Amino acid sequence: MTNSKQRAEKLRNELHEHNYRYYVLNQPTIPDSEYDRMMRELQDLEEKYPELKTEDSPTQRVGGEPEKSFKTIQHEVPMLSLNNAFTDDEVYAFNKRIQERLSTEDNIEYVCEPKLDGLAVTLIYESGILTSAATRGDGTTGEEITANVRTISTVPLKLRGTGYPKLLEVRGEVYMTKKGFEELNEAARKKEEKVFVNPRNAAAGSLRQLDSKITASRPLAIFCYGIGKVEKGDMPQHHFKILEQLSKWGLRICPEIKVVSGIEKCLEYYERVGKKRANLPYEIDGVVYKVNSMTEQQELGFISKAPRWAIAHKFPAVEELTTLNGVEFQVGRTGALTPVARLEPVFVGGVTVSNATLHNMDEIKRKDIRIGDTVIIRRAGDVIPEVVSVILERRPKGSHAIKLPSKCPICGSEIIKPDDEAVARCTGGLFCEAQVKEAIKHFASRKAMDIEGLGDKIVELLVDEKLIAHVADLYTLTHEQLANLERMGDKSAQNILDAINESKKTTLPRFLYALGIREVGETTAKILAENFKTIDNLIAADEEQLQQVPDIGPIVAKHITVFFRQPHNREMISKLIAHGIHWPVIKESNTAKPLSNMTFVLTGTLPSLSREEAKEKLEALGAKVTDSVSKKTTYVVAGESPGSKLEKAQNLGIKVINENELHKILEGKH
Ligand code: JCF
Repeated sequence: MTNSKQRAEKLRNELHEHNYRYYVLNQPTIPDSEYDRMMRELQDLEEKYPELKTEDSPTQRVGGEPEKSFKTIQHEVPMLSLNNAFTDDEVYAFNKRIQERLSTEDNIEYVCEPKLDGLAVTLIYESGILTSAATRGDGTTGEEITANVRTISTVPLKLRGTGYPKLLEVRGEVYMTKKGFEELNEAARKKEEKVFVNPRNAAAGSLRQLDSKITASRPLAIFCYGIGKVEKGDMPQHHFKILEQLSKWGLRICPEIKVVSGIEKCLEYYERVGKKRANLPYEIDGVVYKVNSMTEQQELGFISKAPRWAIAHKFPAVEELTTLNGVEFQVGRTGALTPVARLEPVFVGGVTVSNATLHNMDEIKRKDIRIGDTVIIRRAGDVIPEVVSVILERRPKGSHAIKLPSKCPICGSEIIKPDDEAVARCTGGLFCEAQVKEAIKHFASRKAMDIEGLGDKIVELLVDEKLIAHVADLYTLTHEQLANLERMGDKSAQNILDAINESKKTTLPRFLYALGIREVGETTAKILAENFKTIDNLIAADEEQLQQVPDIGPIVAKHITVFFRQPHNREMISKLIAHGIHWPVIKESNTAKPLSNMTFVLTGTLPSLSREEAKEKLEALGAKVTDSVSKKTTYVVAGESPGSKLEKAQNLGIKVINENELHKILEGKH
């Protein structure tokens, strides 16, 4: 028994340590299997000797017996809310009030942080052990949700290190990552259960479960942003220092938090974080500015429930309600029909939106959307606005169903939709003007032939004016034809001609990618070029030979052979080459290049290299660079704001390196 007691304690300590390394530092040192083994051993011990169970045992994370109802808890130090600012002027006014109250004209030092869209909670640590957790409630009375909070992996059940006060109350925001939310909803959808509207509701719903086993199954996380009651112990006198101290004790702090001097720098932070927003792995609805000095905070105090020393600078709403006036179908490069919603114009995410994608017919059916409906429009970051859902209660009497047309709206060809695919397609191929336009736009795009200045609008004009009918016609365009286009000057016409000429000098991977063969993206094009060396070899390859190439599966092989079997495609390739398109001969690689067996995934912003540069350097040494992390990935190179790929790498136990380590590998020192 004493042995078991010691063993249980050792397991608890090690599990706390690995939990911290995995969830808080993102740097696991043991494989998941080892962690699971230790956890099972501890569970077995505790089951055998229930007296060994402690409040802070990592086994408590899996959830316990359901509760009948939530108890209420009084917050001794009230949990404040934040006043909002929606404009720069409101932010300046906030700063001015502070300067006046503090009788200073000097720059105020602020701590800037993202404002998470989750649920505020408070955690009580007594002698370093998590003993209680509660929701904010109305700020003075909240609900006790200790069992649920214990299931959140990023909440330490026990503080690390030393020097913490005897009683420490920590405040933070519990949230669900975007990816966790998507996965949760996907699973619910499969089981035909109710889905959550957004990560915030999903987080709230998960925390307010009487059965903590349900909470344990939900992908929740926490960022801590402050403290409440403190007894018998000292905390630093600056907000940022407090956060750093909390971090040392193992509490998770958002890595985006920065100290700045002066309100202008706060506004710059707002811009910067706003640009990053779509790439952050969690939802935020603004940023928070807080006066850094605790003495100044005390001097400033509160008005009703909000502090004078902090403000939430909100981003424009990304979701709004409007009416669906109609639906049109757009035809893409591969003939795919995308239903596009024509909306009553609405201001969302900082711009007026009158069109939004409905994705495909299956989505329309799943969301039960009808013309005339009131719909929720979402525009996050730079992504295309989408119709999220309908407000069924507001469905008008005259609403009508959205029908897939039987003929292509552009060329009149037949539309087919295989039952097992979500996408409907126009069968017109290059007879369809829409497909022609998209094919030419793709051909000219940056990663393909890179014809600078030949933008979408000009391609459309050229096709509409019947000056070009397929990509090869680009190379017979004259200065006069271009200069006569609407709003085109002599100079721009010449620039485009030069760029077209310039594009003749290319590479085989770019050329293959430019052809727009279905399922042949940039990476596949590179692999094909590397393996077949010449376009003639590739044209001659049958499905079987193609499938011999690593990463080429039956579907891609089929698309490639079907493409090259079409006489008009082979003719077009001949024409292009006759117009002077050429590329360097790909030599037999003199045995393996140094990194030829390695696959890299790049994520986040690297300190000095751009992603393109890193990719080029790696590929030059024979490495493969892909977009998604899988078991085949050798290294994930992570920079700032790495996103979900990092998480995936950690889950799969893939090695994560930084730019310095990447340089070493590039220099052959690994
Ligand atoms: O991320 C948040 N939602 C958040 C909420 C961040 C903060 O620093 C907060 C907060 C609510 C109140 N600070 C206070 C004082």
